[in-house]
Amino acid sequence: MSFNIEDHPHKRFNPLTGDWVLVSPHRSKRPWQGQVEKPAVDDRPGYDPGCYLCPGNERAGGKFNPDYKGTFVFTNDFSALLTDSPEGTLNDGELFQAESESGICKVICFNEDHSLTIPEMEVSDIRKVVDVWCEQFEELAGNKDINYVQIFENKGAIMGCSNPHPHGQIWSSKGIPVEPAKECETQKAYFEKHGQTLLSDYLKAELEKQVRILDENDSFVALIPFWAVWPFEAMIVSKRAVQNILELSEKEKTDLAAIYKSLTVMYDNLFEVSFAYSAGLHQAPCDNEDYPEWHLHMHFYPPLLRSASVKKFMVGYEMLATPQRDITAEGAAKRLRDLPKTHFKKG
Ligand code: H2U
Ligand code: ZN
Repeated sequence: MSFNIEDHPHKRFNPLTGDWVLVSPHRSKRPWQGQVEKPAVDDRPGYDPGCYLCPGNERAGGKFNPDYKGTFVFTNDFSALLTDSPEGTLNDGELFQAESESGICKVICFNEDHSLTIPEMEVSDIRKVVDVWCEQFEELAGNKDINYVQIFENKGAIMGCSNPHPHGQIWSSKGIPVEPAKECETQKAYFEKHGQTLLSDYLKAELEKQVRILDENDSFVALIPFWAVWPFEAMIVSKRAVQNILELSEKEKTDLAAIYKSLTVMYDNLFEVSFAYSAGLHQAPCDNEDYPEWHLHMHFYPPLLRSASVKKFMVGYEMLATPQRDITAEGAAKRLRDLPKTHFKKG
């Protein structure tokens, strides 16, 4: 019997982080006896008087949102990072080290309509979200005390999202956070060795193989990475190696909005539920250095596993040893790809 990754337990390498994931494809063949039931459809109103993100409503601390249409950005009322905190380090020997960190945190309302989510929004309205990301990135990157801008979206109560109103966040900081810092190192090493970005070579290979591709347009590809950890983890990768969103053309920005929608429509259609995830952009630091090795992409980390209500927990072996998955990246990609392309609520 010879080893093949479709049937036999194996480990896969993540070249962006240097981590490994254990894949146990034989286990996905075991019978599942958990419940598979459709959750009640949540019919939210277009305006919720109790929502702190809806137009005209009051937020914590007594500020009022304007009567906005489209997108609206404000500084997080409970920012995790602050601009005016004193600088310093604690160096109490090798084992007790700390450094001050500062930054700016913002919240972005994606749309005035409380009932919508990205997969239910028009591409032209998602494009406005991309435009706000660009404006915010430009403003924050221009701040000498900001060296990294993390744009992200937490969607769904099971991802700890506090409010269903369509929104995302930006946390920008003086330091380069842990995950982007890993990708700085791996992409730099790859670029120095091959003279190409890691993700251009990866994308080229994936487009040839066609087993993990979910969708593609002129400027972006959505795929399940070979090394995915979460059952339906995905990435959106730009075809052109750009360091950050400011380098995207008008057409590329619209194509990003379109593929953000098509991926999240697949997600919603999978279990016919508003699919929870944490997603975010990874781009080069904004510390005035040049990062030719950096290749813009988005990660999507959704926690659902077998149905609308069965969540994957990273516990036990995964917490203590190595993350593990049963359904392979290829199997997950096939399931998502084979779904209807229109949102289930419209079908
Ligand atoms: P989530 O999407 O992860 O739930 O975050 C919403 C953010 O909104 C959260 O970071 C902020 C919280 O601090 N927030 C305000 O800035 N003002 C409010 O009135 C409530 C929540
Ligand atoms: Zn709302």
